[in-house]
Amino acid sequence: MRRAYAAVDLGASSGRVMVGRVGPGTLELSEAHRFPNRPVRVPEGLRWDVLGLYAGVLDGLRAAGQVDSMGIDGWAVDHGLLDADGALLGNPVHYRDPRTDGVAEKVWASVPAAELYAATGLQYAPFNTLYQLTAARATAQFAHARRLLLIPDLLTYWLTGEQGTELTNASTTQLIDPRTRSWAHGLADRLGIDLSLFAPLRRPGDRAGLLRPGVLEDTGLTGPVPVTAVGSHDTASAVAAVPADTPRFAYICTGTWSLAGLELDAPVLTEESRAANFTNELGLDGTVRYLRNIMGLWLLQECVRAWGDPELGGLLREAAGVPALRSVVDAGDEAFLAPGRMPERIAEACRASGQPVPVTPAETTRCILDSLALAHRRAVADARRLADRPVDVVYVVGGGTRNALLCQLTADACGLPVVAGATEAAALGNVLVQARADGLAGDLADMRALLARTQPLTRYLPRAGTARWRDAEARLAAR
Ligand code: ADP
Ligand code: LRH
Repeated sequence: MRRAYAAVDLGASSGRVMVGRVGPGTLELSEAHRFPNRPVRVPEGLRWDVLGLYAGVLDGLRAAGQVDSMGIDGWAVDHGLLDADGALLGNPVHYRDPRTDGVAEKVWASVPAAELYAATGLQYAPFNTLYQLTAARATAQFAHARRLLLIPDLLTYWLTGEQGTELTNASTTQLIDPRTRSWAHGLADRLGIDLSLFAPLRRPGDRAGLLRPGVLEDTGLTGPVPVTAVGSHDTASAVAAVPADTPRFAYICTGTWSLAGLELDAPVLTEESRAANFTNELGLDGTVRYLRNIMGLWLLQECVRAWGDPELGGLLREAAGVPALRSVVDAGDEAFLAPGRMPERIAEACRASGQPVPVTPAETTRCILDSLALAHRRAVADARRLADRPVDVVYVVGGGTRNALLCQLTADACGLPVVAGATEAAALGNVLVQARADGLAGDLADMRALLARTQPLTRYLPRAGTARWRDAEARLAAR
């Protein structure tokens, strides 16, 4: 018996509706529909086109055809606010919007950063939902808000009429205690945040609801079609789909962001871990995603946009011919968070640190890929040390698996074999949680074994020259 599951995966650069067909020992994934996710700059700031995304989801469900259930995952931290009637108040604010500039420092004046970390284990990022809420507090819109739904939960609400807050994504709000895996009530009280704004917690595998009759009509599906809460944070779904066959693995989810780290069974809440800006986000089945955010292929996306969208394959081929490690930038630097002028900002960072300034698109691309590989190396090494865990292999999943140069450079920089898994890992993790809710998949290890058997893997062995990466790391640290 084979069952079909629709996985909606909303990335910062595109949304897709994928169909996973699962049977005993089999798993096939195909794309039903893909649509761009373009933020829109309006006078009040940078916003997500959430109605456009919802329309993309409906188009995708129509294209997918009849399925046994569906689930939604998407990027973290952002949300919609609803009024007392359940209507959306305005367009959700993009996490790259500058409204949170300087907000964290104000929050730390009432709860020091060290206490925040001890309570939530979350990295500092200006866009954590906690800081976004603080920035929004004095607005007219917030005065009318009676409910906050994270983006995948908002779309799930529109599809089903049911409200909930899925746990893996809730863990990115900075209002969850990673030890109890529930709300950090004491912290919220101290910060004056009313947790009743959030809908009750759901866990991956819970039934979120059924597609509403109007949605069935819009998509041509025949009900009932259940909607399952999956690991609704895209990174949680992607990590669940890392096809590891050993516990001694690190992972890098590469897309708009690179999320690099380890899967642990308990959070690491030490001061050293905070100083290294590692996060403890929640994963499936009691796991903790202990990882660092690296700017990722966003750096390249923004350059490509500035260069008028040249073909990526040609650019990467040219970049492969540029000498390695001529200039590197800190790919974890918050200075690269905002959109715009990316080639110039990268050139300025090289100039300021006394390195050769990349001039051509190929040189800039090479600088970005070397810098990402170097940041991957640092994150894997820091995670090993801070969590005191051995690592024999690094798994790469997500859009960056299509970039063979990046995968090879990551193997070289880490001095470890890299196994590149699925490009659409988040969708696979999403499908497998639905299949499990349906009784067709087992625990995380079973899910991974199924992935390793059914999905193509590409191996990259580290080439000689690790010392050059160590030198580049030292060069960057010295600046
Ligand atoms: P997100 O989910 O954050 O939107 P993805 O996982 O879809 O991101 O990854 C998008 C990235 O994948 C792009 O920015 C691009 O760098 C990379 N990518 C996509 N297609 C290709 C390709 N054909 N060759 C090399 N890289 C690619
Ligand atoms: C990746 C991601 C990441 C978050 C960022 C805001 O899509 O969810 O895990 O930190 O978006």
